[in-house]
Amino acid sequence: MSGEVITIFVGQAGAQLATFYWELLCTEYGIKTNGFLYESSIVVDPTTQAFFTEKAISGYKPLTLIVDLEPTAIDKIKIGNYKCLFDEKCLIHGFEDAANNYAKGYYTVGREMIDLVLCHIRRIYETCCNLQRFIIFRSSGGGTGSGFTTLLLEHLTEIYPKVSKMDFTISSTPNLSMIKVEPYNAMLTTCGSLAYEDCCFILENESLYDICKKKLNIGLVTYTNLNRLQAQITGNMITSMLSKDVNGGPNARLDDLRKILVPYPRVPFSIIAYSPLTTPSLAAYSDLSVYQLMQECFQPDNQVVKCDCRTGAYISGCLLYNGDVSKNDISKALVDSKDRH
Ligand SMILES: Nc1nc2c(ncn2[C@@H]2O[C@H](COP(=O)(O)OP(=O)(O)OP(=O)(O)O)[C@@H](O)[C@H]2O)c(=O)[nH]1
Ligand SMILES: [Mg+2]
Repeated sequence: MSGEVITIFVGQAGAQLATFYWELLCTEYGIKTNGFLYESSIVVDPTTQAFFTEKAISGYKPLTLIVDLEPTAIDKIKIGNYKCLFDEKCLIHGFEDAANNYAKGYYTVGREMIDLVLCHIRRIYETCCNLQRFIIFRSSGGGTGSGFTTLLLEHLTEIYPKVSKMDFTISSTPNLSMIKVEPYNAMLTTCGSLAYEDCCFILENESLYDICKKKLNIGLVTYTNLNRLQAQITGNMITSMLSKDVNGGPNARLDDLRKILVPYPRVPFSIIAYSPLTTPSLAAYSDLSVYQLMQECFQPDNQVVKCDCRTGAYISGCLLYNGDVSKNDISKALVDSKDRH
């Protein structure tokens, strides 16, 4: 077994994403909203153990912690479709948020919550045989997402020095956000990312928004659309790394992703691109070749960060394929792409 992954969702952006992320993973592994397997899922995928712990009475429980300094987002999970999936103890909230202030999340309000959160992480850690990694989802613009996450990373590094930390951050977008201090929070939390994380993926709401509008033809885009898209992209990345290859061996370890993408520890930031992005009505007719899929991944429209990489140079890259793709097609597509510079 490749080892467990503890997923931590922090702040409003993290907590609101959590349900969609676990919805996707439950669908992938054939688990119902109450934690039990669908009758049709007779063969249990061994990689399920990386994300879930199995309990006789309550079925599969996600190895996760959802934490916010105020209750709104977590209360929604408690009355949502997946309320029975999560252990009560995994949902932690305080009563006062950090008011978009890094300092409140790091020094004051957040500090009052940290012991409780660490205690629950310890409890989850004790159910694991071989913890591979912490994966964190949050926004860098909010006070909780920035300040509290930095505080948490600091403690996790001290208590679990050998467990690596991967982060998926919603970065602040000046064109969409009304809150002027978000870039300051983002800048302050970057120091924490550099010091304590070994791999950090950046996503921007503006890019997710544009994908929803232009590629998925969604009229009125809401956080639900953004979160579903984010869950799809990140969930696919994480599960495809742990899934079995055609020979039954593990595809790769999540650690390999870090080794490939982070050539120097001081450059842990990577961007993600995803393909195919099609509307449900067109999905049945779109049949992209491996080469086309790969080309799309190098287009700015398919990236979840607004920057044109074609004007710069790539230091490193990693292509993750999911589904019915042959290694020969991939090698051929790579050779063709290199020929075209
Ligand atoms: N994609 C996405 N972004 C969100 C969501 N909720 C908030 N954001 C973005 O996150 C940033 C604000 O951070 P929040 O997560 O709301 O703040 P927080 O971490 O709860 O921190 P405080 O509320 O200040 O304690 C803004 O840029 C929002 O656009 C969400 O559900 N999905
Ligand atoms: Mg909040």
